[in-house]
Amino acid sequence: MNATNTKMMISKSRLLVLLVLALLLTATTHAAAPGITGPAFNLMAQASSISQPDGAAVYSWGYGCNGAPAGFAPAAITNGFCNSMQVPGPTLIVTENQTVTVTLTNNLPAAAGNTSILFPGFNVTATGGVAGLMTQEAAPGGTVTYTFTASSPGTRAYYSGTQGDLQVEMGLYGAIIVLPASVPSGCTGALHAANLTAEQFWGEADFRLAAAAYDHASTCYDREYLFQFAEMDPKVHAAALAQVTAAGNCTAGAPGCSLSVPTEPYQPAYFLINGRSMPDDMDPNYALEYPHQPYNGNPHMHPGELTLIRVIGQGRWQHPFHEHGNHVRILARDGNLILSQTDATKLGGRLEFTTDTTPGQAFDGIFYWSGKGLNWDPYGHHPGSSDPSATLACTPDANGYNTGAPTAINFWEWCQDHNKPVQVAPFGDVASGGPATLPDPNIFANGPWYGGSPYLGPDATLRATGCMPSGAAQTNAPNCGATGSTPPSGTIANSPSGEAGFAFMWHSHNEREITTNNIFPGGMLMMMLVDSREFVIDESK
Ligand SMILES: [Cu+2]
Repeated sequence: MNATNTKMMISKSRLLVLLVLALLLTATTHAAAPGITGPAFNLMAQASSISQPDGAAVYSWGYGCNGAPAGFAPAAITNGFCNSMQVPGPTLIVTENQTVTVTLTNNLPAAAGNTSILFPGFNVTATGGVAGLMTQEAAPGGTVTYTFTASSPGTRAYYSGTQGDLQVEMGLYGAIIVLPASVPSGCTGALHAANLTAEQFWGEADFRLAAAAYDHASTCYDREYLFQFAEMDPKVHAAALAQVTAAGNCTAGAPGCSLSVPTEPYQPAYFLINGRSMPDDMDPNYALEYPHQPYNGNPHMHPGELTLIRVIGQGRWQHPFHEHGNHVRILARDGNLILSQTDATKLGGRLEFTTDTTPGQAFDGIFYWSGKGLNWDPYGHHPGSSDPSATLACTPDANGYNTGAPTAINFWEWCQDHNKPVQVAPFGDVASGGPATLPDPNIFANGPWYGGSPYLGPDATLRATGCMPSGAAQTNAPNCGATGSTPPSGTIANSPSGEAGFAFMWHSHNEREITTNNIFPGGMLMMMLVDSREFVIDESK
C-alpha cells in the first residue's frame, strides 16, 4: 500500500475517531496570517504572562508594539491589536525591496540584561545600542535599530540574538513575512480566478496578504495560515521570575543585577502553536482573553483551494507535524524557493506526509483538500431526488474535478465519485458490497464544527438524512426500505444550518507533544476544517 493510500486510511479513521476532540470546542473560529505592516517598526521587549489551558499564567518575555503600528494586515481583519508584549512577537509584514527599519526598546527587567533581534536571511545594519556577541544589543532601558532590505519574498523567523537559550525560551521570537514585489501572471489564471469568483458569489472576503508567496506563478494561492511552533519549560520561566523578583529594582550593571537561570535539563510541559496550546489555539485571532497571544491556529478551507501554510520552528526541539487530509508540497525553506533542477517553471520541493518544524527554520508549503480517494460522493448527490441541489452535475476537467462552474456548491468535486453513496447496504455490512462502511450513526462522534455526517456541508447533511428516494436513475443508491445512512437531522450536536465541515486533526506526531502539562489532549494540535462552498469562511472571527 502506498503512502497516499495509507494516509487516506489514517485520515478516514482519524476523521471519525478524533472528532471526539471537536466536542471540546464551543465556537466557530477561523485563522489567517495576521500581522502588522511597516516598513518601519517600533518594537519593545517586555515581560508579562501568557495563559495556558491548564490555568497557568506563565511568566514570559516577548516582543510587542511600542506605540501603534503603521497598520494591520490583512485588511479584512479589522479587530487587530498589538500590545507591548506578545508571544509570538508581532508578525512583521513587508513587501520585497522595501527598506525595513526595526527599532527595539529593551523594557525587560534590568536583571535580564541586554536584548536584541536577529533577522536571519537578511543583510542587517545595526545602529545604536551596545556591542553584543551576535549583533548590536539594547541595554536595559536602551534602544537599538536594525535596518535591512527585504531582498526576497518568503516567511522567516526573527528572534533574540542575546543569550538565546534563555531569551528565546522566554518567548522572544516572531515572524517576518516578505510579500513578492509583483503578482505573477499565473495568479490571475483560470482556477485562481474561479476561486475568487466563488468567494465573491458566496459573500466571502479575501484574507490573503498577497496572491502569491514568491515571484513565481507556481506559488499562487487562495488562502493562507502562519504557524509558529515552540515548546516551553515552565521551570525555566519560574526560575527567571524568582531571580527577577529577588533582584528587585536593581540598576543595570550593578553587582548582582543579573540572572543565572539554568536552561538544562530541559523538560517542556507546554507545546505551542502561535503561543497557544490546544484548545486555546482554536479560539479566534485577537481574542480578548489572550491579550499577549493574539494569533491562533485554526485553518478552514474549501475543497480545491490552494492553501499556503507558513511554518516556523521557533523552539529548540524539532516537531514532526502531520497535516491530515493530504500531503504538503514544500515551496521554500527560509525564503529560498525550491524549483525543479531541470525545469525552472516548475516547483521542486518534496511532497511531505509529515512536515518538520526544525528549530530556527521556516518553510512555506501548499496544502489542499479535494475529496479525491474518499470513494463516496461527499456532497450526498443522488439522482432522482426532487431537491435540485442533490442532482447537481459534475463535469470533470482535465484532472477529473468539477471546476467549470465556480458558483456551484460542488465546485472542485472529484467527479469519479459523483452520485456514489457511502454504501449500498446498511451500516456495518461490508460483504453486501458497500464501497465504504462507516460506524453506526448513533455512535458517530460529532461536535460544533462537524455535521455528524459523511456528507459535506449543511445542505448535504439535510438532504442525506434517512433513506434515499427510489428512482429509475438510482442505480447504486439504497432503496427507501434501507436504513438511513446519516444521523437524522436535529439529533446531532451541530445545527445542520451552521458549519458542517469535515474535521481533520493537524498535530505533532510526537504524541508527547499533544498534551498540555501531561494532560491529553492539548499542546500542538488543531483541527483543520473543510467546508463546502456555501459555508462562508470568515477568518476575522
Ligand atoms: Cu497524524
